[in-house]
Amino acid sequence: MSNFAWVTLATNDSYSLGALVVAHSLKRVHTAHQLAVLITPGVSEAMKNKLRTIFNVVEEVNLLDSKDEANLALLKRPELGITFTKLHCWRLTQFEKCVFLDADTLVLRNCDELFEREELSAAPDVGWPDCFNSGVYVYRPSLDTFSSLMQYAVTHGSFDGGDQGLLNSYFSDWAHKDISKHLPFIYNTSSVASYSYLPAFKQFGQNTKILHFIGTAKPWLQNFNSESRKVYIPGGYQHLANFLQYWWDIFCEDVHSRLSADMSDLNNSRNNNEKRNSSAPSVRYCEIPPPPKPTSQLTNQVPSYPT
Ligand SMILES: [Mn+2]
Repeated sequence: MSNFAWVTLATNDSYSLGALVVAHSLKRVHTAHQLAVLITPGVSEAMKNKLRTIFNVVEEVNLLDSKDEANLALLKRPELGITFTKLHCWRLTQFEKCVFLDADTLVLRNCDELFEREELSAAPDVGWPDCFNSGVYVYRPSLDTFSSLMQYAVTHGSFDGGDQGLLNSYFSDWAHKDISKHLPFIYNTSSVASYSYLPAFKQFGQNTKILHFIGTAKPWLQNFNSESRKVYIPGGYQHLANFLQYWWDIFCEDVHSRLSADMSDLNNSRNNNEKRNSSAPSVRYCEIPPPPKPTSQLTNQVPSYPT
């Protein structure tokens, strides 16, 4: 079996659905490598079982359970806890090399060649291209690196309050040292890229290998017509229509059809979605999806920076 893994993170059941779509999108392009997901205690037992059907590794991370020095230090800064959950990916030392993917990404083509890159390889961020975007990155699991990152976090914090600021400070030579660690933008095409450079999006957007739905327009927050199987594209997002539809195709064909009936709490949350989207055309909605709360409501510490 491959010693490489794709790694993602889910902090609740809604983001778990994103993680499931990421996993199925990787299977659809026949990745040769393993799939791992980090989860926090916010993920239900039913969803954990669902994740285990496709992920090789489902690893629960709980800061409070860990007794190592760096974590103890972090406990003194509880405001950093949720934001830095992603750093636990460095503890997956059963793997030689990994590619981290946010749960709000979507793999469109086989990207196994990413494992030829070294730590820390990532694509530029659209907001500040001398920083990398931490939604997609190549790394080497290592307990030493994990401890070092935690210590760095406790000592220096993060300039944007999130993992992206921390990782950019820690891997601060990314901007200038080694161009091979700069992934082409098609490995982490930001869903807002077209706003900043529409002609480039028109020219190169179709080459996208991994789409990243940054910001608040998450695919699972959109309305879906279960009869026509079409997602309702909100105003201003027409350029994302094909990507949003593909996310929903995977969700309906590979994820929703296999969700167990006991996930009733997901169905309940649908009502909130309908209220929130009351301005949307009258359509019949898919029975699930479960709209997660907007990121800003998940935790007070999450910065306004789109993730
Ligand atoms: Mn993201």
